[in-house]
Amino acid sequence: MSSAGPRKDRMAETPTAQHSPPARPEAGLMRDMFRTMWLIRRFEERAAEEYMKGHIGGFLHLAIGEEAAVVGSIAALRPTDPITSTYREHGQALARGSDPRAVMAELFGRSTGICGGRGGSMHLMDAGRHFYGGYGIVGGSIPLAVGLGFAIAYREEEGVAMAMFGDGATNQGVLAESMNMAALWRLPVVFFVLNNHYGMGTAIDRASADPDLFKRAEAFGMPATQIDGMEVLAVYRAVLEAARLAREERQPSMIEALAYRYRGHSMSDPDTVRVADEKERWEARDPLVTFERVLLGQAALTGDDVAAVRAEVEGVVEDAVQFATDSPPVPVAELARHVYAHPWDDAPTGSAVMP
Ligand SMILES: Cc1ncc(C[n+]2csc(CCOP(=O)(O)OP(=O)(O)O)c2C)c(N)n1
Ligand SMILES: [Mg+2]
Repeated sequence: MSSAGPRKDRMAETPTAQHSPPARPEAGLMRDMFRTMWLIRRFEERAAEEYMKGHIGGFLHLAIGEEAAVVGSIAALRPTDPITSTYREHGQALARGSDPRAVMAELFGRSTGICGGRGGSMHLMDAGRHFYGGYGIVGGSIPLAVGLGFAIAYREEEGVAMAMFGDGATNQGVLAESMNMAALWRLPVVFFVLNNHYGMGTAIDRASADPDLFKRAEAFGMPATQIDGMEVLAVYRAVLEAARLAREERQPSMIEALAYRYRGHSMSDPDTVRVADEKERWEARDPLVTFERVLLGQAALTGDDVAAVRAEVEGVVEDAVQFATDSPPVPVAELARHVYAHPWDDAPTGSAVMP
């Protein structure tokens, strides 16, 4: 019954605009967003290289191509608004301001990593910056965001919790449970689905009876919008409005950002399922290139500024790789620290890092 082949291209369709867009962000914020998008792009490209050299173990899921959705959404929140994410979350940590050194060192499994080298790529967390983590369980972090939203409401604070998840998570029952509870109790939560059109190698229209994911919100009486996730300003505006609704009206909402990841599901995926033509069409709308054009057009940046941003970011990423390389591994005897409540009797053997 399921239809084979590439999914219907919904990029060009008009998003469902539910809110009137607020004014354009000021130039300084747009320049910050541009820099962060480049930081994420180069960080991940370098991480891929280090993975291929065997310096990063475990899994490595890259979000190259998704930078606009990641940066635009987080830029629209306050730094104290809690966020949860998935295993594809290097960008979320960097956009929240986590130290690129600590993030790279975490990928390398070093003791200087943001989680002491225990979590690795899929489990970045920076509680001090209210980034409550990457999770390996698809959909698993969504109810945590609802809990964070509940805490905000219970304490009568002003925050907004944002659950960031992929299209694949929308068919997990926990999303319906979470949305129902958030709507019923009017919790300040933004459900942000980054629809990159695939869950591993399965196209969205082979997994979802209705691939318009934002429609799920209607069942809970929740406002929702589908936006172009390749346009950072469109994402920024949508999340700004969703955050306002949550903050001022205790109204949870859903945003579906249509985007694409340029690479396979993880570094171990040869990405043979998706057709070249489809990849090329999305890459032709690269969010970094289109945003650069916008900024140049508005004279928010000059060509020299762009070059300077790229050079500066290059330095930050190289420094992060060097820092991770030079950092000590987690001592084997310390591996179980933070993992078990009681000391581990049988001393583990072997190396904590890739050779
Ligand atoms: C509960 C659960 N089921 C299955 C998996 C295996 N799995 C890992 S990633 C993934 C695809 C998820 O796709 P999506 O939510 O669209 O996120 P994306 O990888 O596209 O960012 C699956 C099925 C898992 N990690 N957890
Ligand atoms: Mg997906």
